Amino acid sequence: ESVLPLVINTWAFQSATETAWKVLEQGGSSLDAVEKGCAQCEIDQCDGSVGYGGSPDEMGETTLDAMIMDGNTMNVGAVADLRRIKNAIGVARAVLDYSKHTFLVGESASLFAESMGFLHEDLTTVKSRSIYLNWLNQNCQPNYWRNVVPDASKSCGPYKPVKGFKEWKNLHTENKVNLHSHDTIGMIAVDEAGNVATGTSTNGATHKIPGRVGDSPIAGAGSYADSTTGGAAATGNGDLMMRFLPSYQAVEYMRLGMEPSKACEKTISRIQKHFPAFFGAVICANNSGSYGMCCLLIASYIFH
Ligand code: SD4
Repeated sequence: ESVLPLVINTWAFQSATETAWKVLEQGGSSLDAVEKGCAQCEIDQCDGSVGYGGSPDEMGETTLDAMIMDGNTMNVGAVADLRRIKNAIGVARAVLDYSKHTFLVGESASLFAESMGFLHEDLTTVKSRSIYLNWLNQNCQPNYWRNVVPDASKSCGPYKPVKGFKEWKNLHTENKVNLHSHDTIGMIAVDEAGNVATGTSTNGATHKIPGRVGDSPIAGAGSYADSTTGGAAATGNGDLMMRFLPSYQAVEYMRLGMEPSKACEKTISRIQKHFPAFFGAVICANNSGSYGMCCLLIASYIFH
């Protein structure tokens, strides 16, 4: 008996899974299921880590990364550092459907979105403002600057965002990030005929340096789909994970005949070899509906 169709996503974002499932139940495509499912998380602001009003950057702004991939045509639409538009995966889908490009970024991506009829809205909320202000007031540690050493004599806060190399050189803090500075929806949908689609949507890493793009919108990193094999999606420390193209890697392991769980484990362990303390997860499913995952979570880690 066929175990298809199938929807699987990262984290316990059940409303997203249900929305995607409904699309498949009504005979919709796996691509539509992924788009609608991830869009549900953008509306729900899943965990504060997807959609508007979460993960303010060092200047307090929320920016969004998303991608969607069609495993039949190998078409991809992606946006990163998207500003003032809530429906990031919708814009990614518009890039896929209406342009010959794969990836649009920053202000220009927002202009593209507006030209496609997406609403221009402020992504800042009372909550994201207060996350930002609390961080400024209580934190003496920038989250994402490399090679800065702790200075025990320095008391915490208020933190001033780093403006340039001179300031960076003067920093005396430790780069610590905790688990809750990351989260993302990554979704795989396989319809009854075995058509695979994948997608992601995230507001990235909290207090990131403006302009930072994570793994999520990058094909092969955040997710990857190939209907001849299956699909995969990743979540976790995108700055590290994107160096290993984990979603591509997991699909390629499955292509070689590996069981989905084994494919995910092997993918994670390759990253772990270089970064023993990284946290992240990979989920994958093959085109006949077997699925697996591997997750490595550590409460807090030193940023590499
Ligand atoms: C990022 N990978 O922007 C995303 C965040 C994430 O679970 O997935 N967190 O780095």
